[in-house]
Amino acid sequence: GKARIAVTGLATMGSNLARNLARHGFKVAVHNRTPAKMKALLDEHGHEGDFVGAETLQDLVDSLQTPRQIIIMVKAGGPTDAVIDELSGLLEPGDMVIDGGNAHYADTRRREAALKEKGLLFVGAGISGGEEGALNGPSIMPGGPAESYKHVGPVFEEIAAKVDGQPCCVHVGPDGAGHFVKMVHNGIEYADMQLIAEAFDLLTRVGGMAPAEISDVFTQWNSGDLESYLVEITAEVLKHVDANGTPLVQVIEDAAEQKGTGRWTVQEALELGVPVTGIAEAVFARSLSGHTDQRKAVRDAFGASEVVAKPDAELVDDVRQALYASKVVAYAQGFDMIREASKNFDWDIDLGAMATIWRGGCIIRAQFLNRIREAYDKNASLASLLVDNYFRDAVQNAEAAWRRVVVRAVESGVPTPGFVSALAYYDGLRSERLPAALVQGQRDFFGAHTYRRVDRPGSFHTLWSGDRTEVDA
Ligand code: NBP
Repeated sequence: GKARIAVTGLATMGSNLARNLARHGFKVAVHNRTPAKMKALLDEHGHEGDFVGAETLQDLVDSLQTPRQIIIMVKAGGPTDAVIDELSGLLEPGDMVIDGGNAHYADTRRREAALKEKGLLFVGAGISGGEEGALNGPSIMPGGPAESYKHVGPVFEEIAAKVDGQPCCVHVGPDGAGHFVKMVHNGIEYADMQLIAEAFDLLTRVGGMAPAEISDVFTQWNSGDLESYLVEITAEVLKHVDANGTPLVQVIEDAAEQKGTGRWTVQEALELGVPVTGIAEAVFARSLSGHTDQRKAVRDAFGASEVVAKPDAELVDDVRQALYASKVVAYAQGFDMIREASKNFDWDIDLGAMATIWRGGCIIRAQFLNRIREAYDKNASLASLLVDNYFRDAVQNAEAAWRRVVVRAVESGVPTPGFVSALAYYDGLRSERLPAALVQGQRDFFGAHTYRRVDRPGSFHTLWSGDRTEVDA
């Protein structure tokens, strides 16, 4: 018989996804621009399931049941467009093209619209979890027309990670919704990693602790509220020593790289006007770390900051609480961003469902996400995650420790942009009056931009360069 589904692009992600499909009993057709990779896959893993090797895209198309479902797992950008172009000439109306790469959601929107013109269904599916996830169960965030999910949804749900028997896959929404949510997932991942790194830095420099000791602390934290994949792997990395017996973390160059999804998230947040300060600080912290010449110049000019370790009995637990509260803020901001985009693009995204499908398979998988799902289940139009009873209590309980940690960090000269900005965000939202009033006054002064008043309706302008009376604007 013919194959149920196809994968084209058999680098790490594509071949692992194809194996995952085959292992779940789907007959899967496989293709790669360079056929050697297809042959290697069949040689090494052909016994794992029912594969059909295709030398050309035409062969691939011919090997499939209709309506056809073809997953593209090639390099994002130009290569994805090239494959879509070629495929769209070979497919028939009703067939489905699924892009499982890390596409920008705007590209996905463009591609979806173009393929719709040809009667083809286009699914932009965010796939998280790296190569391990692709093979053993990723978190899958498919967008595209609802009709497409009827066909591809059951397949994706079968191969996705499962938590409490539920698949980490749901139809996210139309056109670019899936890739948008995947992008924000990655942005949140940046923020979470940065916060964990700041906790490590404080325990090292203020706490005077060695990596192995901090590893134990993270292992312990991993059995509480902070239980998550990222905390778990942090403990592993910190515990590891290199061939010389040196803790690896002490010899890795301290310049963090990035592939771009964090930057995309911040760019889109700027467009949407959603303050995702945690993600932005994380992206900028990576940038700062990479400016090694500039760092050296400033160290030379001022002397390297000298931190004298001054641990106190409460430090470790204070840092835990600061980490937790800052993490709540980072996730609250990420979910705000999804909600705003959903409104903007009419995607009707179920925020609780996003928390559900991130519980397994992906990098930010965590216990914590159950709480987020519960919060949105109770109230889908929550103004902020912070106001959900559970998170409100958690942040309230952590607040004193959070402030102590930020004060310690600032006094000691340990940079904690994630902790500090999360606290500033929280304080910003809580303030009865913000100095935005003064900013409005300044704008009115130099640009006659007008302001509103708290005591009566309307817009006003003060004649700053005249007699300074107030006029209706
Ligand atoms: P790569 O992103 O390294 O892409 C390599 C694949 O693209 C090969 O199959 C290559 O074929 C094919 N390709 C290229 Br390059 N240009 C092509 C073209 N013009 N026409 C046809 N095929 C072309 O693979 P990957 O790391 O497996 O990632 C695949 C996708 O999944 C990417 O979009 C990536 O961003 C995304 N992703 C990756 C991860 C991860 O952890 N790596 C995680 C989540 C998502 P060839 O063999 O003939 O050169």
